[in-house]
Amino acid sequence: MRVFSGIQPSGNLHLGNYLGAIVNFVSLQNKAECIYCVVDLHSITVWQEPSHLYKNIHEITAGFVASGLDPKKNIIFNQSKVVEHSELSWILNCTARLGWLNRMTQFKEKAGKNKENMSIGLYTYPILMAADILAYKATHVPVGEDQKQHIELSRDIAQKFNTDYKDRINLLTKNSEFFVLPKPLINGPVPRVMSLRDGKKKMSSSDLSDMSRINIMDDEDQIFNKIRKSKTDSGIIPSDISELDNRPELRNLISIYSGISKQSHQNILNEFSGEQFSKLKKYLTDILIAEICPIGHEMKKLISDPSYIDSILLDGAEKARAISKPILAETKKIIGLA
Ligand code: AQP
Repeated sequence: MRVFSGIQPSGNLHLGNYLGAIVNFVSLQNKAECIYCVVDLHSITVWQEPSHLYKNIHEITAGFVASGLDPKKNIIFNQSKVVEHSELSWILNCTARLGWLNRMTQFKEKAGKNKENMSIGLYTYPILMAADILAYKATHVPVGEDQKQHIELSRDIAQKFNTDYKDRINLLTKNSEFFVLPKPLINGPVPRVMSLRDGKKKMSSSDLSDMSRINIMDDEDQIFNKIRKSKTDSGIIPSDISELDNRPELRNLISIYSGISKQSHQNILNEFSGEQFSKLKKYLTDILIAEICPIGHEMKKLISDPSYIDSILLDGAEKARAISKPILAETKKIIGLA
């Protein structure tokens, strides 16, 4: 079992990243060889302020460590330090089909009606993501629900490469397949955390409203205010779980509560049914502060020592290259480039 996953340094590491992905990263570190990447090349598919980008790379790295990832046990690095990602991405661009990319819903959602003005990188982003994973022949990819379609695309690309070059793969490796088909692991405590302002939109680092998300480095007052002002409806808290179906904002608060407290949705409803939202929000604020603030404090401490963060990234990049370099070299031989 080899695990690969990544987070973009687009600023604002948030509760969605934490409950959808990072908690799972931490639990996997004792079960598998894990490679966790700060995917900086993905982040520049939309504008990143150059004077902030390196700081953001440090922030995500600090977030990994502060959440419990041991840099000695896991390979932690930033994507742009390992050129194999970009080179394999080009090769896979020639394997992937245009029709496959055209089906990617994340691009459609992000581009909206403005797609002619989007960067080409934003459109081809899922192919770079496939390269990130296949460059390590990763078997499992822990992600939030929003990334499911991109993992499926990675599998399609791996499968097509294996089929297109079947004879060469057989001749050179004596195996019938070269790339491993990666499996998504969508089993974080909350696979899709929604915006605090709109229960139908996912919580995202790129949302213009900071009130839409809990950032891991938010302080107690910010968490208190964001939960207090989070959108709710005019109903009371029900006892029947099926009533959450048409109440996305309430469902989101209950899901977050459940993800942090590890109680079932039904248990939480049993505790709060018939109560005002203010009571639920108060308890939720308390458990969020207890879980998130210590991580935020630790992140700030780690960020204040940039040479330590740089040493983690450098060491991780060397280890990552030791795996991906021979895989890329073999890929080139299979294609006939070497
Ligand atoms: N709201 C979320 N709920 C659950 N999981 C989430 N993830 C992101 N948002 C949620 C998971 O976190 C990992 C890193 O994702 P990312 O760096 O692509 O997400 P972001 O910080 O939310 O960045 P963007 O640019 O703001 O997001 P997009 O591009 O999606 O709009 C992934 O495993 C992701 O599933």
